[in-house]
Amino acid sequence: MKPIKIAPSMMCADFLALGEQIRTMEAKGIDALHIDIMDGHYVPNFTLGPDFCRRLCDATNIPLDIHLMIERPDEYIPIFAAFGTPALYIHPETSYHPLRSLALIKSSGARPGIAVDPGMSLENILPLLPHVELACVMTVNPGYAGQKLIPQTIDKISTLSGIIEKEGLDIEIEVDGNVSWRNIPCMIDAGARILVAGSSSLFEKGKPLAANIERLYALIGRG
Ligand code: S6P
Ligand code: MG
Repeated sequence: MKPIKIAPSMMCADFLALGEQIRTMEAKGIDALHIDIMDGHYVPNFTLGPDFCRRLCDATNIPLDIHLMIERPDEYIPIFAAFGTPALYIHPETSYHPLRSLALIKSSGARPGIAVDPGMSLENILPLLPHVELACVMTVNPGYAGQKLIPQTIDKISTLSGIIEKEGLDIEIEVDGNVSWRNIPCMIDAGARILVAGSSSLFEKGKPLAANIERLYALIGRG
C-alpha cells in the first residue's frame, strides 16, 4: 500500500500563530499544505488567495496543495502554478473545457488534479482521469470547514480506487471534508492516500498541533 500523506487544511490553522505552526509541521514531516481558494461564486464563501500562497511558498519547502473552488479557473491557473510546483485541483464543472484547463495546469508547471463534488458522478470525470496526477474526492459540500461527512462519498472513493487500479493509472486519491479521527480509517480502507486534515482532526480546538500530528501518525501507522 502506498504511504498515507497528510495535507493540513490551512484555512483551519491558527492565523495568529501561523509561523510557529508551519515550523511544527516541518519538524513533523508534514507532506503538503492544502490551501482552499474560494471566490464567493462557485462556493458561497471566501478564504485564502495568491498572497497567502506566496508567503507560504517563501516561508517553507513543504509543497502546496491548492484547491481551486472558483469560476473561470483558466484565468488564475498560471498565477497559482507559480508557487513552487504545487498540486493544483480544479472542479471540472467550473471549466467549459476541463481537458484544456488540465493541460494549462501542466504547461504552467504544476501537477494537474481534479476535485470531485459530492454531487458529481464519477462517470463525468472518466475522460479526465488519464490527464491527472491527483483526484480529490470531496466528502462534504465545498465551501466551509466544520461540516459533517456525506456518507455515500466513501463508496465513491472505493469505486474510484477500483477504476484507477483497473485502468492502470497512476493517480493519488485525496479526501477532503470531515477527515476526522473517526472517519479516517474508513477513508483509508476505501483507497484515500492523501488526507486533508482540518478542524475535525489536526486543528481540533484546544489541543496542541504537535500532539494532534502525533495522534494522526499513530492512527495511520506512520512512525
Ligand atoms: C471545504 C474545503 C476543505 C476544508 C476542510 C476542513 O470547502 O475544501 O478543504 O477546509 O474540509 O476540514 P474539516 O475537518 O473542518 O472538515
Ligand atoms: Mg479543500
